[in-house]
This record gives sequence, structure tokens and C-alpha cells, in this order.
Amino acid sequence: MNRIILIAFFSTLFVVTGKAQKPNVLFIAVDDLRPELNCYGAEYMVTPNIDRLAKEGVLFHRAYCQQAVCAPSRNSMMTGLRPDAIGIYDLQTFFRTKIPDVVTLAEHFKNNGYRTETTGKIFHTGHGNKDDRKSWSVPKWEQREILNNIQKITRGDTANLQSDFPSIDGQRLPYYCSDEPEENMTDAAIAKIATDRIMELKDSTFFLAVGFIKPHLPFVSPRKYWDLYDESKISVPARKSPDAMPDISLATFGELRKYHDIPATGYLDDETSRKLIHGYYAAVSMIDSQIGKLLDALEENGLAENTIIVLWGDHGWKLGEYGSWCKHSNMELDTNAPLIIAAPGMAKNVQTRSLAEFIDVYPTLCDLAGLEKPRHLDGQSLVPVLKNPEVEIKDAAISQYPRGKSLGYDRKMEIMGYSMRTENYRFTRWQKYENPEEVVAIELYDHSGSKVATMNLAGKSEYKQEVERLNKMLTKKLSNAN
Ligand SMILES: [Ca+2]
Repeated sequence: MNRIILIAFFSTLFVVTGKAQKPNVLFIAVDDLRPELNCYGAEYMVTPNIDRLAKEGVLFHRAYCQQAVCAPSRNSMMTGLRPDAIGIYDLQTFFRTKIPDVVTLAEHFKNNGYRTETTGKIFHTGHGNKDDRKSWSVPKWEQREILNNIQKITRGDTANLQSDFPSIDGQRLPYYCSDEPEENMTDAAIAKIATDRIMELKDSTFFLAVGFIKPHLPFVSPRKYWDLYDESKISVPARKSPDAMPDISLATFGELRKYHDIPATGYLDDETSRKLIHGYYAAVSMIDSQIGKLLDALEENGLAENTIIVLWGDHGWKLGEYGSWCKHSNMELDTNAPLIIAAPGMAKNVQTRSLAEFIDVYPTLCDLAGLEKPRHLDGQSLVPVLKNPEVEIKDAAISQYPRGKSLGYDRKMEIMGYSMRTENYRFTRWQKYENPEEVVAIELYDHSGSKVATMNLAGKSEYKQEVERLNKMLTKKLSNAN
């Protein structure tokens, strides 16, 4: 009898100890989040929970997405492949139509015994499309949960609540200070599902992916978040694009122009600009608050010590800089995005200027969880940087963006811009998609002092050698990647 009890005791101990050695993963995506957060040095931002996470891990100042728009950026993050390796540059094409058998990050964890679950926007799987069923142990939670008491509409790849889209005369407002309760916001519903799942999953080894949909347009959040910022103190950036910048660089922010009272062409006025910036900041603080609920749930369930937490924004955003808005470019402000990784045994409360690409996250998480890395991966593990933030593992981060007329097949466009961030520079080469030798435009910006570009140096004689060097380096990197 005693022996049986003893065996039962040791078995329990073994199970508990065994579990403790394998870390959980809380994977948090935030849509359109700029690296303009308190912990990133923007002291006017009220982001206490993201700051709290940064104290537990390593903050990357120079992390870059592979293409500055939702779906391609997320495809790269989740497959570990560059957009060229996937062959998709648009929002509509589901990645499995091009690479049906690729093992995604979540799927790899699932195949290695993890319980993988998701809520909110992780993949951008096309409008009205389903989520990637192969990645998850159970279907996405929105497809199971009925959010009974709130009117629900479906937009894109996540269930969005009506409160997120106030409108006038059928046209959506770009920003809105809401007096509805916070729980009517989609992101609060996502946080609720996520915290419930953390409680339910606390005795299993999980990979939980939570994708928040703000601060993506429209900038709607409850009043208490708007009240955190004094609009009169918000300054509107200079409406000036860099000297000698080619026209192809910036898009015309059509995404924003669809909204109520935004002019079809030209710059936005000061008042509209200030309201948009205020609304964006408020939405960021609302998301920060939801992230706090997740961190609290980990602590309350005794999981804080043994959970790897990754926080990332899918790309940057221009909030009035150059007189421009939104993403869709190769500029530093569009490609640079937040990345914070907190993991057991790694450095805490440190910031790094080491270059990182989103394709590096997949191999990093494999290393942190002690899983073998699949052979298809384009990125490199960031674990050396997580141990020592002074370490640099790459000399460039590469992004790309298509432009021009559609080629009329397979959603390809006639021009592809490749952009490479090095220690001090951003070098961008726009070339014909079908005839890469034909270069359409070259850009060189010195970002040693600021993320805002002031002058395209590519045509200046004193930079001729630097342009030649970077041009060769880019060509070499692209050919190695293929
Ligand atoms: Ca996005």
C-alpha cells in the first residue's frame, strides 16, 4: 500500500518536474504597432504593461519585417521564409496555395507535443477566409465561441465586433473616442478568450498565439485611453518627403483615404492629423492594457517563470511623417517594428541594437524550446543576442515591396523594391520584377541619427562608392537567399 502511494507520489513529481523543463510560449502579435512605446524611449506613451514585459526580456530596437503589410509580414514570421521564397506579396492569397506543405512555427510546436491554440489575428489568411487549420491543435477560438451579447460582424480573418467600426452615413470614422464599455471592443474579447485559455491550459505545455487587431485603423478606443494624452501637446510631423526621394518610394495611403472626411488627395490638415495621432496613441494604450491581462494571467496561474513571451508588431507605420500615413513602403518607419522576447534563462531588462529579421523568430523559438529546427528556414536564431545583447549575428536586414502595374498573372507587379538596413544606412533598389537587371530607382538614407529620412544620398558623388558597395552586397544577399 505504502509503496503504491510512494510510486504515485514520485510519478506525480516526475510529471510536474518534466513539465517544468519544457517552456510554454505566449506569442503576441499586435497589428500595425509602431516601435513608439515608452520602453522604446517614447516617454509620453502610456504603455506600462509592454514596459513591464521589456523588463523581463530583451527589447530589439532594430527588428525588421520582411514586407511592410499584414499578410506577407505574417506569412514570413509564421513560416520562417522570405516573401520571395513564399511567392506571395498580396493580402488575398492564402500561403498554403503556394507552399501547401510548409510546416509553420505553430505547427512545428504542435508536431513536437505542444498544445497550440490561437485567438485574434495571427495569420492574415485573406478576406472571409478560414484560419490555417494545420497550425493549431483546435480550431481558432472565434470559430467556436459565440459572443452572444454583442452584435458581431465578420471582417477579414478575425471576428470583429461592431463597436470597432463607428460610422457616419455608412462611411467609417478613422478615429473615435468611444463611450461604450471596454468589453465591447474586439481586443477585450480576444484578451478574455486568451486569459481563459491560459487558465485552462496551465497544466499542459502550450503555444498560445494571441493577435490583437488595434492599433490598426480605425483608431477606436474607450475614452479613458484618449484621456491619457493631451492633444494640444501632440505635434504634427513636417509634411516633407526626403530630398531627391523617387516617387516610387511612398504609397498614397489609400487605406486611410477610404475613411470619413479624409481627402482623396493631398496632405491632411493639422487638426485631422492631430486627432489621428491622438487616436493611435489611445489605441496603443488600450492594447497595452489587454497585454497586461495576459501577463497577469500567466502570473496568477504560476506560469510566469516557465513561459517564453514574444511580442511583435507586424510592421511599422507612418503617423504623418513625410506628410504620409500607413505602411506599404520600404522606408525605415514602415519596416522597423517592435520585437520583445522574454525567455527563461535569457537576459532580462536589456535592449539591443543588433539587427534582427522576423524570419529569425522561428529558429529562435525552436532553440529556446529545445526543438530541432526544420530545414526550410531562411532566418537565424537570435539566442546569442538573447544571452548577450552586444552580440551581432547579421550585418543586414532585408525587406521588400512591390510597385507598379499588375503583370496580369499570379498577382505579381512589374516592379520589386528590395531594401537593406545596415548599421547606418538603408539602401533600396527598385528593379523590374521580370528583368531584375533593369533598375528603376536607387535610394540611400543615412539613419545613424534618426529613423526619419531627410535626403536620398544615392545620387551624390561622395556616396558613389558606398552605393556600389551596398548594391553588390544586396545582390549577393538576394542570390544567397534564393
Ligand atoms: Ca498590419
